[in-house]
Amino acid sequence: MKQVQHMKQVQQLKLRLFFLSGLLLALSANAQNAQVGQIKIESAYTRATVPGQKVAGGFMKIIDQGAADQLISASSPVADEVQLHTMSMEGNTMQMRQVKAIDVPATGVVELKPGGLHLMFMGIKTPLKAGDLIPVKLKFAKAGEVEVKLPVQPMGHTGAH
Ligand SMILES: [Cu+2]
Repeated sequence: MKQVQHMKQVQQLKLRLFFLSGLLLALSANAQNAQVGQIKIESAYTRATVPGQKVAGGFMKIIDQGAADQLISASSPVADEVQLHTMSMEGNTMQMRQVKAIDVPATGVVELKPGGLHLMFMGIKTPLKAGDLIPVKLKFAKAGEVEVKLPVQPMGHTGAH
């Protein structure tokens, strides 16, 4: 009888661990998403860097479920500065330049992606390692501040940026 009770307890414990690990999995899977007011951030990521590499791009989808807003600044403890950049063809070279703000259209989506608008980590302090989660604080003109974690993807499928 005592043996049976013990078995039951072990089973309950296993069940509890099972639920707990499921919960942790769900939390980590959502780590790259965030929301503040009517603004949702999805599919955020950055890429691994090599030692000595001081810059890296940050990418994500910004979804606005309400009135138009603007991303006005970003910061992260891993870099001296996080700038807002745009990238475009000028002649036959890709040029990047800093912009003051990134417009987020009303009930629309703006995608920060390689070759277009992006965040730029400047003065990276220690190399970004694949698998890490990089905290980035985004500031919107209307919605305010939100922190999103950018998973670091292995370097290199579409070049340096
Ligand atoms: Cu850039």
